[in-house]
Amino acid sequence: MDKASYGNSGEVIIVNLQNHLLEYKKDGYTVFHDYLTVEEVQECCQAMDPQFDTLFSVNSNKPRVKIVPLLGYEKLAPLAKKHVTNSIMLDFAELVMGPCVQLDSFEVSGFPIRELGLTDSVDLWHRDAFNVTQTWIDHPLFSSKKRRPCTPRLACNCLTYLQDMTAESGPLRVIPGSHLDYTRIPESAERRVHVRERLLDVKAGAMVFTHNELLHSGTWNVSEHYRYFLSVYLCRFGLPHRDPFDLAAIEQLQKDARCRNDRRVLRLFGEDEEFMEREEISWQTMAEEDRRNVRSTNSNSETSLK
Ligand SMILES: O=C(O)CCC(=O)C(=O)O
Ligand SMILES: [Fe+2]
Repeated sequence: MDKASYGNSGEVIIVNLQNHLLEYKKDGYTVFHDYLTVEEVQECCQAMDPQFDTLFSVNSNKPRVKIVPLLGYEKLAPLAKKHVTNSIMLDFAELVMGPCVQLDSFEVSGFPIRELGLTDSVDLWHRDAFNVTQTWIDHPLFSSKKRRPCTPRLACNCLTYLQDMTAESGPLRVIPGSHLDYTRIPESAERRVHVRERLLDVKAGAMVFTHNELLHSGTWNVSEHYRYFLSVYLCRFGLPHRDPFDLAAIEQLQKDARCRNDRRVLRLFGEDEEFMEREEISWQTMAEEDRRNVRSTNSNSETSLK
């Protein structure tokens, strides 16, 4: 599926979501280059910088500060509303999760400037919220387990970087395929480079769309500027969410969505009374199709009992 959208200067941007899907299935992430235009990145930075100046001055020793929930900041709300309802992001999220996408949390994270000696330092290898791989990761049999054909996509992180990601600003590090295998990183190696890691040296405005089972880490920032990114964390409808939904900006989005009967925007903020019933019907269709396609053979115990 090709998806057309319009950049700020009116140019048509064509995004092939099927190619992104193939990449996402294989690697556990995909990069949408030029997701934000240069002007949009500038607009974000100009809006965020004064907030981060304040946040860093009162939290000078913190490794990371956040503006969250972004939709709760009146001055940033127009920008945040546009970003959280971006149709490329929502279309792709529906491709990977189905029409059951809910917001968990929307924030901007900022990282202070570190000393040069910390160049290429791994922040911390982790899998994001709602992953299930970590549940049994210490089980003794896990090292011998084969890759799974798929893992439930319970959540996705849409990380939009607001500066070029270089050795200085600290690229996102990922372990391709770790959403399907049982790669385990012991505590002693959580801050060390990994033999299978890939460093994503993307340009400002790129959006990295991840699977919540993907192992990844940030890299410390030794550039001359703050390092920051927008993170829209999406989860399956009905999962607990960190952002409150009773914010003026969200209520406005809901009101507009009700007017145009836009169910996916309503679902994004936890509203869909008919969700379960509709999902049950789609399960039924699939199960009926499977039953119809069962061939009767002698080895089929159900058939031989008859
Ligand atoms: O620092 C980064 O680039 C990634 C941050 C991250 O993994 C997260 O917020 O969960
Ligand atoms: Fe993460």
